[in-house]
Amino acid sequence: MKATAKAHTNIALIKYWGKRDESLILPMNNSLSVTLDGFYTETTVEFQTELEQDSFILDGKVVTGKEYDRVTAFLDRIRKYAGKPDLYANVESTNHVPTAAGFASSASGFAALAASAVKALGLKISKEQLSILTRQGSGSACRSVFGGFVEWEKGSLEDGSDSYAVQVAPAEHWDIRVAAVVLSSKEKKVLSREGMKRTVETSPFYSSWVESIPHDLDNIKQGIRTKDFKKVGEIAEANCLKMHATTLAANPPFTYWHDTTMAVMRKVQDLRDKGIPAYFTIDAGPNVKVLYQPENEETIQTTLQEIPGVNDVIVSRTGQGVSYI
Ligand code: 2P0
Repeated sequence: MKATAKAHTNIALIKYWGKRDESLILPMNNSLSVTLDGFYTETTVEFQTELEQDSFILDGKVVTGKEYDRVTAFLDRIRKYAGKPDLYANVESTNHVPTAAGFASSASGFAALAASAVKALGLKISKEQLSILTRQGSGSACRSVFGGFVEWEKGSLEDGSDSYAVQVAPAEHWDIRVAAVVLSSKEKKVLSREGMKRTVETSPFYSSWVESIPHDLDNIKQGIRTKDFKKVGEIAEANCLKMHATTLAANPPFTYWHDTTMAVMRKVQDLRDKGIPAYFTIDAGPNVKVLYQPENEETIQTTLQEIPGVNDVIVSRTGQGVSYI
């Protein structure tokens, strides 16, 4: 009753922003991401009949409080699914993801946890079903079940059984790169859960955001299929700006951007003016991810490193989905 799984994080090019069901984690809109090989979580789950509760060790430290509660609540769902409600587990995770704001370690974390727990329990389930289970830990995590380019279909059923990720193209289809630009600024103030809830409830821009998604998705998928970097980059950057615009119109208004966030955005636009195709995207935090093609790696890395306030630039390729170790 023991298994170890590895899952990579992902970066959304079409963002998941807003839930229609907070308990089952059902999104308002479809989203599309690239799985990144640079950041991952490895998790070992061991179920033991003699345990009276779960334990969770992250990067060698015992976890308690809210983070622990989120893991046990998620294991409760898996236990229930397996028909073994009283079987507890020791969970040990190692995050190879910078903990700085804006990096979704929850995506790789819940994908690795779901995959290892399911295997430890001996459940034989499809990737689709694994994605459905993973989604209930963290929405964006359901995309990390798959590698390459991945779409999360929002579904329409109330029980969430048609809300899961599907692979649009495997990692081998297209070698595009993502530079994660780590800023020296501190933790974000508005958590993504709270931020998306406030936006759905109060932002007058929110309905336009939802309405614009099908068009963005059709176009970006066409761009991925034909490996049209300019098209994919332009859609991803515009989609990110649209998502962040919804937060500015929320009540109370908020933004995830810091001064350096904007400096990086301007630098990316400068690079384009100089003929180097590069596009940015930003999640619910101040860090920026820059999309570029392999031939420009050196220029991109040096240019981004030189921006004052930038701590680190970590390069990723398109990565694989969950695997067992
Ligand atoms: C995304 N983000 O598509 C979007 C873009 C942030 C901005 O998914 O509440 O940690 O666990 O479902 O998945 C961050 O939200 O939120 C996120 P929950 P999650 O990647």
